[in-house]
Parts: sequence; structure tokens; C-alpha cells
Amino acid sequence: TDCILIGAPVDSGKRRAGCLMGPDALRTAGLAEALRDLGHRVEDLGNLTPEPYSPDTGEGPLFKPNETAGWTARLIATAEGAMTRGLPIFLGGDHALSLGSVAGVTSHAARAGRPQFVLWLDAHSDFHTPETTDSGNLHGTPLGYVTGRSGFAGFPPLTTPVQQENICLLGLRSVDDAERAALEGSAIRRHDMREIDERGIARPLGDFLDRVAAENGMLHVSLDVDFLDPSIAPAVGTTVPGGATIREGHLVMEMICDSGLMTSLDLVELNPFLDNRGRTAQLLVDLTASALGRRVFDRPTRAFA
Ligand code: DIR
Ligand code: MN
Ligand code: MN
Ligand code: MN
Repeated sequence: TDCILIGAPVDSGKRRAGCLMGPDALRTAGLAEALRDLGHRVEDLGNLTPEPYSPDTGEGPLFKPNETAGWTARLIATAEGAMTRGLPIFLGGDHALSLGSVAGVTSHAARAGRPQFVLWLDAHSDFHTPETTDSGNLHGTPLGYVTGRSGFAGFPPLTTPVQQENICLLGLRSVDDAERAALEGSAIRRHDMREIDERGIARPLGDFLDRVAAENGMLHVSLDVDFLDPSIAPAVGTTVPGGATIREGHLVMEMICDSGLMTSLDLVELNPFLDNRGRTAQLLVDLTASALGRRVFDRPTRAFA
């Protein structure tokens, strides 16, 4: 695989600063080296900057909407370009970067005549719009934007929305009231931690991957650090107890690798300022390696059903 690392030090999606250091923490933890050791070619585009935007005034309920719109425009263009050359890995930056990464890869998929699927690994559902958010933090809105919900005035117009039924949320344990109501009225697939406790994580994921394969889809994976339990991944501003274990995280990535379906990846919400000697950054590198082929033994057939 040709992996294209894209530093996206987006820090405008929420109030607590620090995600701007995420791309360099992932580099320092050895992401490129880990991928090269697995036999992949790795190109690092360095860190992006947002397209020019008018300074945010601080008035109104939203935090830094203009800066986030500037990032969205830059990331859409960068994602579209990278998709023609390899597998982009977006190094966040907070989850607001996914307004652009997902919109960009989806517009590329539409041009290629293939459906875009999105696997959202997150404690949160990120399905707000600028009109429903309580916090005003746009990192809670990427799935609202890419599915074409209204209220994103000032953001790049969406060329192709992601179909709701092509989205799978895995790891949920913090969903705001407005998001719950909107999700319940939607076709988005959603699996909370209780379901994962009861049924395991492999079944809902395996069902989703089967659908992606059956429809010859492109698969974008968006990994929010807070998908993982805070005891193993403390470096995120919005920890929620009761998250995925190290093995659940690796199993998800190993199954994604075996499926051969992943076409793009976000690593988001890493705040190195909160990390414990880089352990969260290292875990993200190890999970990415699992998604791209690191394994103990080869498994000739899928071992879950
Ligand atoms: C919360 C937090 N639902 C909000 N969202 C986060 O601000 O809208 N997403 N942290 O990952
Ligand atoms: Mn998120
Ligand atoms: Mn989250
Ligand atoms: Mn479910």
C-alpha cells in the first residue's frame, strides 16, 4: 500500500487546546517507520494549514466556525487529491478535521462511481449540526455535515452526502439528547458499549464489513482516541469511562486489515499535552499497524461468524 500521511493540526473544533501537537506526536511515536516495516511505501505531506478565513470574532454560540470552515476546505481538496494516489492517513488534530477528510474522500468515491462507507470509532456520535450543538464545539458535528444535515452556512457546500445506512458507529457511550433523537430518526447503524459488552465487538463490525464488500464500497475509518478506555488512552480532552480495551481496539483493526476494504483513515483527538510519556500516541501507532498488516500469525480465513 502507498500510505500518505497528512498532518492536520486542527485545534479549532473545541475549546481545550493541544490537538495541534497530535501529528508530530504520531510521527515521534514512529508511525512512518512502523508502516515501512510492514512493507508499505510511506509519503509524509507534512502539516497542512487552513485555507484563508476571516478571523473568528468570538461572538455567537459556535467556537471558531470560520477557522474550522477554512480547515474543511483545505482538507476536502487534499483528500480528493490523495485518494488518487494511495491511502491517506489524516493525522489529527481534533475530530473537526473529519468534516473535510470524509467529505473529500466521498467526493472522490462518487467520481469513481463507488459508494462511500464510514466506520466511526468514538465514544460520541458527532451527529450534531451548528443548530443543535449545546457546546458550540464543531468537533461534535462531522457526521452531521457529511450526511448533508442543514445549518452549515459558511462551510463548503457538500457535493456528495454519505448515505446514512453506509455509516456504522461503534463504541458509543456519550450521546447528547438532540443527537439521540436525530439518530433514532436516521438509518445510521449504531452500536453502544452495552451491545459490545453483550455480543462482542466482532459481530457488528463483521456485519458492516460484509455490507461494504457486497456493495464494492470505499471504506473510511475514523478513529477518535476516546473510543478507547481512558485507562489505556488518557491523552484526549473528552475521556468517557467504559471504552474499548486494547484487545478490542486491535481486533477491530485486524478485522479491517483482513477485509482489505479500508481506503482512508483518520487518527483524531490525540492531545499530547495530556499524554503519559507518549503512551496514547504509541497505542495509535500500534493500532494503525494492526490495520495495515501487523499480526502474530497469519489467519487464512476469517475466524468469526
Ligand atoms: C459533545 C462532545 N457531544 C459535543 N463530542 C465529542 O460537544 O457535542 N466528540 N467529544 O468526539
Ligand atoms: Mn469524535
Ligand atoms: Mn469522541
Ligand atoms: Mn445496534
